[in-house]
Amino acid sequence: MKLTGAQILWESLVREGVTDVFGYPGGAILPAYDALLDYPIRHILVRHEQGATHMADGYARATGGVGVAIATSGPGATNMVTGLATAMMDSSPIVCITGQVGSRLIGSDAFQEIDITGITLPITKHNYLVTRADEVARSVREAFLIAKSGRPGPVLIDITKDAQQGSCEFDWDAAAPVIPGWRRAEPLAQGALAEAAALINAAERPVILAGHGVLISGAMDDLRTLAERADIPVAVTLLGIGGFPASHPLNLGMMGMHGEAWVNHAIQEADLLIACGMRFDDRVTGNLRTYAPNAKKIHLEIDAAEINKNVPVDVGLVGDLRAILARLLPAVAPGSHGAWADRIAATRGESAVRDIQCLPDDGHLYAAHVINDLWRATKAADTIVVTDVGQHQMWEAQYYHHEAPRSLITSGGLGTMGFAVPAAIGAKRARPHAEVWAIVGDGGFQMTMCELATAVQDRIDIKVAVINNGYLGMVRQWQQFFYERRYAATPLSGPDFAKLAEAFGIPGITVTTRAEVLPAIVAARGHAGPAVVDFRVEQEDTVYPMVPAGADLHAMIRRPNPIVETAEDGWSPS
Ligand SMILES: Cc1cc2nc3c(=O)[nH]c(=O)nc-3n(C[C@H](O)[C@H](O)[C@H](O)COP(=O)(O)OP(=O)(O)OC[C@H]3O[C@@H](n4cnc5c(N)ncnc54)[C@H](O)[C@@H]3O)c2cc1C
Ligand SMILES: Cc1ncc(C[n+]2csc(CCOP(=O)(O)OP(=O)(O)O)c2C)c(N)n1
Ligand SMILES: [Mg+2]
Repeated sequence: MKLTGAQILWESLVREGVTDVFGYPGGAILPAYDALLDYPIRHILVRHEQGATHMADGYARATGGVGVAIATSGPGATNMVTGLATAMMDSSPIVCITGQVGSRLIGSDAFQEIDITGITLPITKHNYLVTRADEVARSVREAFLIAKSGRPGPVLIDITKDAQQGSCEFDWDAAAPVIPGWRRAEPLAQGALAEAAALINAAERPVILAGHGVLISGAMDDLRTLAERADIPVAVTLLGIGGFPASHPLNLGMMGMHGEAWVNHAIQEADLLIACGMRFDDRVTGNLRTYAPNAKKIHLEIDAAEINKNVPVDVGLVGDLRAILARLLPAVAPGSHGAWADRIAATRGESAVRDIQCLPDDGHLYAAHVINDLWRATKAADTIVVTDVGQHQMWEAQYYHHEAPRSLITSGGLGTMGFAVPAAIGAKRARPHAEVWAIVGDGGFQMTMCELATAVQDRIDIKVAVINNGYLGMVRQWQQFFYERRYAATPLSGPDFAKLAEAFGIPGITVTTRAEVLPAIVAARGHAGPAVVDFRVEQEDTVYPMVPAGADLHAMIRRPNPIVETAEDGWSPS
């Protein structure tokens, strides 16, 4: 069957199981857009190509499948850079397709020519410049395989206009991936497995560090078996949230810069760390020289380059986490660590400084109130929360208690402001039956709020909670602690977000007191379609605890007047 390169592109995407593509057209990708009309793929027209990449990313993170974005050459392609880097840092499998000028024009500074494969080389797992129609199918097949296999990540395919217009015989089977040097992981060494099991069985103060790899691997059940059988508490990274249920008695909570104090103390006092699919990011370890000084360390990780990269370990087990745990579990003996649990509980009692949601309504509206109330209102539903970057992101991690995998989607490694609204749109397309909330700061919202128009045009039902503190809050917090409250360029104004929502043709609600929080959430949930709630919160609130960058993990800045944790405040959703 003879097809054009443009037809082969869509035919190949259909065969890869793609149903949704997020994109924006332009000259160099026009042949592909023309052919799209004949294929059963839903194209969602974004308002900025950065949005398309975050939508593909949100789509991928909500399901574990591959998200796809498409754009034209030149500025369309360069607008994808931030989204590619975001996906790269967080191991998210997306495929981005860009149009390129005709192959004979390459290198001539042609109109909208840019070397996008050169630009994206360090922020993609792999990329392709396709100059002939007969290279399209194989590039697509390889791109999908590379994006989702091993440690997932983004792949870019840049297709010249003549490759889209030219035709050739389409042969799917002949286009099977051929990737020189690609090999499956080495088999696990029996000796290393036995060594790991012996360390686990002998430990007195062990802690499991559960990361994003738990979700990527789908190793939730095996992780739980390990924790329960050996009675080991589990600390999660920001991206590991949801990999182990928040309500499980062995779940300690989040570790790291804004982790719970007792979690960081437990790590510092541990005699064994079992790191599962996490990469010892600097937000997690603090000062490497004083990190977990008494602990032996076992690292279960799919990317061999991560072993001993930041933290030297005693045993490294390279491979898919679920496969490693399946091999390891038979050698793990039932254990009990009552004294260790008591020790952590005592630290927790002494350091319980959060739960301002239990304070009476004293006229102040705290972001923690809002997020905790949102959790109470939505916890019974299949809810996905997508956060932006900043203080609200950390409060979400602390006050929204995630039970299920893939129920929190957030940009961790690159920390990309503007991520939440488009990623929420992608997540909703991937899981249409889930309730999807974007929690965004007033700064990040203003970066990509144009994508509300996308949600409206394509009837994508996302709810947006703006945590509006009138500041670039997280940066203001650093200025507060480390720059003597000199608030350079962090006070931030914005439009009336409720009126803005109305201008997009969707409901907007403004909330200024705690009493209004729940009614607003209920109203937004009750509306079939996108809605925006503008929560005008306390302006100079601070995320505690905080480990200053590079400080010892146990050297946390604490809330000046500790508030002792109390029971729930009695409200329950109707
Ligand atoms: C403002 C801000 C504050 C932050 N504060 C904190 C904080 O306090 N605490 C915190 O934890 N984070 C924090 N972060 C996030 C932090 O920067 C990192 O993104 C995060 O810690 C990384 O978590 P991770 O290592 O679990 O995930 P990733 O970075 O996604 O790494 C996952 C690891 O799992 C491996 N993997 C993938 N698939 C598999 C598989 N199938 N089997 C085995 N292994 C696999 C990968 O190779 C990789 O090494 C913050 C971010 C921001 C923006
Ligand atoms: C694209 C981008 N630019 C700059 C930053 C640096 N930065 C991190 S948090 C933050 C402030 C975010 O402000 P806002 O969105 O209002 O959220 P808040 O911290 O107030 O909750 C900034 C500027 C970033 N992470 N991403
Ligand atoms: Mg703000």
